[in-house]
Amino acid sequence: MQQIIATYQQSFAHQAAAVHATPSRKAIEDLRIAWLGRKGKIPALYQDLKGVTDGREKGLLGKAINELRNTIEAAIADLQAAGARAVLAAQLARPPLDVTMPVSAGSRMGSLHPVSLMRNLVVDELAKLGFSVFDGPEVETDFYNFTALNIPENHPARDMQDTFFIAEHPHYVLRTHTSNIQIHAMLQEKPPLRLVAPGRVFRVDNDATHTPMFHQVEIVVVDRGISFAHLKGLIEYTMKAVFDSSMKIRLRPSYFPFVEPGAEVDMLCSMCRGSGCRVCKESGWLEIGGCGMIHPNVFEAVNYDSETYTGMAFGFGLDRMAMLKYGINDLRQFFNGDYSFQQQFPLYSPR
Ligand code: FA5
Repeated sequence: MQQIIATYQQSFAHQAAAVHATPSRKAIEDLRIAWLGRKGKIPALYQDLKGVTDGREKGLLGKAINELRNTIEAAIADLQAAGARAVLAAQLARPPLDVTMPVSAGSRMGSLHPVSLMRNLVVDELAKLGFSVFDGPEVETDFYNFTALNIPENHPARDMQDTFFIAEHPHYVLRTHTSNIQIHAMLQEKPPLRLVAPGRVFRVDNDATHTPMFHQVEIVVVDRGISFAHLKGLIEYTMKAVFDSSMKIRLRPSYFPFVEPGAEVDMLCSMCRGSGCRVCKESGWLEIGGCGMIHPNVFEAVNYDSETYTGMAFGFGLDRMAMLKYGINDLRQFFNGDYSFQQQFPLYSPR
């Protein structure tokens, strides 16, 4: 066995030198497997060692095998480092990629998604009026999505929005609306408050006008003396600014637990201008959101004094608004990744 170990020392040195000349990843790995792998030469030596009966001889042989194994392990680690250096050197030797080169004529230009265009229109319009932009988490606790919005546990109003729950965490949901941001903002800021909060929301929904993931924008004002007239005025102002000055809205009384009174907001169908079409289901109007005066129970949840302050809030579906603005009749087109659809929205187009 002594003889075999001596021969192995030489043959490994020989093979390692050959691999060192061209240290490809495969050659290094083959060498490692041949010597240290489960069926390699070193494990076989340890196997043979079991058959040596003389204790003293066994000790000496064991020591010699350990030394050989250590030498091989160190040499292979060196080869692996040399291989990684060689790969890097080859990459650096290639001509560099110039990311600042101008795009050649006819190549594919990027553009903003129509929902992003619509979000920017709404946010920019309100920012001009001095509104702050707020953000909030998409994976949310039921406190922010429901409880603090006056929708207690087991209240039937939780069923108004088909919710994705997180199986392992019963108190977490994918937020069903951007109204959760009202709570984050009010807990963070003292009144008066003016905020605009766009974001992605999720519901178990799927048809031509409903998708499981969609976008909303929440607008909130809290101050002394805020009335329903301010609410209607601000909605009208925003819609005229985003669409055009002939845009009409109408409010229908409705129920949202976090406002009182509450209303559904419809806008004139911009496809048919009110005469009735497939998109507005022949009604001439399209529901784009909900609104109302913030409920005192919501103020209580965030420690706002409802005797001193009143607040108004509205939340709109940005996807619906983008459909109407850009004449798209199926919401699902926004999310199927069709490049020719996206190409209709040139980069930097502000409107
Ligand atoms: C709400 O989500 C309330 N949070 C709005 C609100 C805010 C009311 C502040 C009062 C005060 P609603 O469930 O109606 O309300 O949704 C608002 C809008 O989101 C809808 O009018 C619609 O435009 C859009 N929407 C709802 N579900 C979907 C869906 N699955 N796909 C695309 N858009 C949707």
